[in-house]
Parts: sequence; C-alpha cells; structure tokens
Amino acid sequence: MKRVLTGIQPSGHITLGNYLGAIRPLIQLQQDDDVELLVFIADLHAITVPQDRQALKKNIKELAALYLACGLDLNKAHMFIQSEVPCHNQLGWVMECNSYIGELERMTQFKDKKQKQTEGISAGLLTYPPLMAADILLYDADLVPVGEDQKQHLEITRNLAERFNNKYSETFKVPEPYILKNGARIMSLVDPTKKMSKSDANPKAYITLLDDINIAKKKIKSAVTDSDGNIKYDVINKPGISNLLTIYSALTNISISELETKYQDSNYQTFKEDLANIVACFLTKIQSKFNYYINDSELDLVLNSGRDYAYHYASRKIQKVYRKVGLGRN
Ligand code: AQP
Repeated sequence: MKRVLTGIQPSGHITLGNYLGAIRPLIQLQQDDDVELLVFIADLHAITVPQDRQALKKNIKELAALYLACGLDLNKAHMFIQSEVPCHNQLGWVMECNSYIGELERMTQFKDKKQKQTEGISAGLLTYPPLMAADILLYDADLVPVGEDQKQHLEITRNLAERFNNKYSETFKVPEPYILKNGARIMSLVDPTKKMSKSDANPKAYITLLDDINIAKKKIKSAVTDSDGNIKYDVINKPGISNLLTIYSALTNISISELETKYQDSNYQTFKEDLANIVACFLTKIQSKFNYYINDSELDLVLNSGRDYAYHYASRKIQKVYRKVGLGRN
C-alpha cells in the first residue's frame, strides 16, 4: 500500500494554482486501489506570516469542505488539522535541530516571503522546511503531490530524512515528489512571471475556488497578456497567454498543441471568453458541493476521525525518534 501525503495552508481561499498543483494530482492518485491518502490542513505553517484569528478559523473549516468538494474520497483518505496532532511540532523541533541555518536561508520561498514581509519576519518563516519535513516523515509517506514551488522543500525533506537515518539508524522513509506536468506552476494573472499565490496582495492575481463566478470570469478576461495576439505557448516570450493555455489545458484535458491549433485563427478575446466560461463551469460545480459540505455536521466528525488516525500513527513514530535521539527516560 502506497501512502500519499499532502497539505495546504489555510492562509486564504485555495486558488486554481493550489488546485491544479496539489489537489488534482491527489484526486488522480486516489483512483489507484493500492493507495492511502493523508491530507492535512497546514495551519501551523499558515502562522509563519501574520493571520487574523477569525479568518484563520474560517479558512481552516472552508479548506476541509473544499477538499471534499474537489472529490476527496473518504474511503481512501484521512483528513486532519495539523495543529490537532502535536507530533508535528514534536518532530518539527527535532528536524530543526538537524537542519543548518545556511541551508534554510537558501530556500527560495524564505527569500521571497522575507522580501514581501516589510516588518517582523518570524523565525517560523525560516524554519518552515523542517516542520514540513516533519509533516511528511512522521507518516512514512511514499509520495507527496506538490506544485513546482515546493520541490525545493521536498528536496530538503529528503536530505533531512537521510541525514537522520545516517546519524541514528534507519528511521524514516525517504519520500518522492509527485508533480504533474500540466498545472504544476500556475502563474499570477497580473504578473505571469510570478506564481499565483492565495496571499497575493492583489486579488486580481488569482482565482480562488470560492470566487464569485462573474468576478472570476472578469479576472480571466483581464489577465495580462502580450500585444502580438498569437495564441502560442512560449513561456519566455509570452508568459501570460502560456499561463492561460496551461489553465485551459489542465481543466479540460485538451493538450496545449491541440488548443494552439483550435485557436490559430482566433484572437485573445475569443480565447479568454472561452476560458472564462470553462473556469465558471468548473467553479460552479465545486461551489455547489462546497455549500453542501460546509453546512454538513459530518465535517467535524471527519476531522475528528482523521485526527485520531493520524495521531495513532504519528505518536508511535515520535516515541521511536525520541528513543533514538536519547530524549526523556524511555
Ligand atoms: N501557483 C501554483 N501552481 C501550482 N501549484 C501551486 N501550489 C501553490 N501555488 C501553486 C501548490 O499548492 C500546495 C499548497 O501550497 P501551500 O498553501 O501550502 O503553500 P504555497 O505553495 O505557499 O501556496 P500559496 O498559494 O502561494 O500560499 P501562500 O500565498 O499562503 O504562500 C503546494 O503543494 C504547492 O506546491
């Protein structure tokens, strides 16, 4: 049985980027009979940057409902909230003590977020990767579906697992990233050289799964593109239209080259209108399911059962780690 693990921060509503980079691969992987999914809401990671308390609480619950709305199958998946399983903090600290400041300072996400944060850069922003390593290594995950942006964090997770195994004997499984070719890096609709992020200061840069349908359509129609008017995939010279082609292709499973042929005699306006309708149709389906799950009292029961399942597994791993490191009395 392969164990697949993934988490998303409840730092806002999840975007098309999060969906295409992290959730869609998960939904594909769960088709396999030989797979078990562990899905968590990474609220501890979310507080590495300032969060409003009420908004965070709301985002946590909404993210849980969104996972279900996107098709997470509870016969295959256990869903839980990271902060409700304290083993994440426990192993996170051990991982921090096995990480070097230099390697953490080299992480692209740290450098990017540090730049965005004008004051009070938290130590948690620097130590995000050892906590992420703990999230994964606690459960002996085989595969971790992530977007391209998290590839570097997965690499450090693998290094930390190997470092610990070499120092204290075989303890952790070294996980593999699972990155889909199409949709692994969805870019901002305002600046297509930057990745789409749910915490972008400009809401026109991203589409969230809970956006008002008409607003989402407008965002696609006003997405930044170049002025030559040719619908061609060329990330270097035409990043805007290339990003829209990626979104179109990922949502419809039509290849990018087929789309280029289909739209060879069309202009950007026609292409954007078609894509806006595709996005609208996709969001409408997700939102109707979301409205069901967010009002369903079962949601709390699902999270309770996920928490208990995760704790059962993770606490045994913590005992093993503490014993090997020499912590406590056992
Ligand atoms: N633009 C993206 N394209 C493809 N995949 C993406 N992911 C994020 N952005 C894109 C993938 O979504 C998963 C969850 O990410 P996260 O919420 O844990 O953190 P993040 O990568 O920092 O995502 P955001 O949206 O940019 O959040 P904020 O703005 O809070 O930092 C990951 O698997 C990620 O690869």
